Amino acid sequence: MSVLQSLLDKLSSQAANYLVLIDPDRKNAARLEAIIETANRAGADAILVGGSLIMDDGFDDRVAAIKAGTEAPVILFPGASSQLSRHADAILFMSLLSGRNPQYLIGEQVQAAPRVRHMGLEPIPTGYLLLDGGSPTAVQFISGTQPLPLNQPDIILAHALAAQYLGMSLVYLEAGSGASQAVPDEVIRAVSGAVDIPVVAGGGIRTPGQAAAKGQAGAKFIVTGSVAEESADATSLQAFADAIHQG
Ligand code: 1GP
Repeated sequence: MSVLQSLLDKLSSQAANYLVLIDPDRKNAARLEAIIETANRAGADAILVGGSLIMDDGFDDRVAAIKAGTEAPVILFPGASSQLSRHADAILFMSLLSGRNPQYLIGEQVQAAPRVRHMGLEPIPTGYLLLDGGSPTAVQFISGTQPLPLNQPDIILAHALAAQYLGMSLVYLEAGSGASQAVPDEVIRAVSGAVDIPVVAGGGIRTPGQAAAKGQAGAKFIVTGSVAEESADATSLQAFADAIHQG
């Protein structure tokens, strides 16, 4: 069974899936094992691996270490076509649909596609929408694109529908890592009500209550990154997993 299907199947017994994002950059190298262990003990449904910028050549080794350290599926969440690894199980094969930079709409994907095939990674077609999270984000800077404004719900909706009609399996609403404002529940509710594909929400989610509210608003996948990097033990992450699973 595919990774995506196994995660979708889980939705018959839990409200939403909890995805823990690990940035494979050197800044997390010393704590990598601890972060993996925290995600495992919390009950993450899958591990996402990726970041906007990798500052050394340790990417592949860190993906291998993550894969060796968990039984959860490891899904690449790449900032660019350079972030591919045969050690992962699947890849969010994303197009940055909120932007108008051809490099991130289709250029990186063409570079990546033959290598994804060669590595045997499961591609999960994903429409990626960067929304205004209240502060400038790494995605915004690196991709050279502007986020969608929150005061224009119709524009957000139109992009989400375009993702579905282009055949994407998921639509990812991203506020950016460390966003001061997570994607608002009402935006998630509006998008979930209009599209038939599952909604992923991430960026700036800092409490289990916030995470649960994203699920209640209709998100089927909820992503946190910073909280796993910052928490010293699995207890706090467990509260995220419980809140997300119970809805
Ligand atoms: C994943 O970018 C996010 O969508 C991660 O954001 O680090 O704020 O959890 P945080």
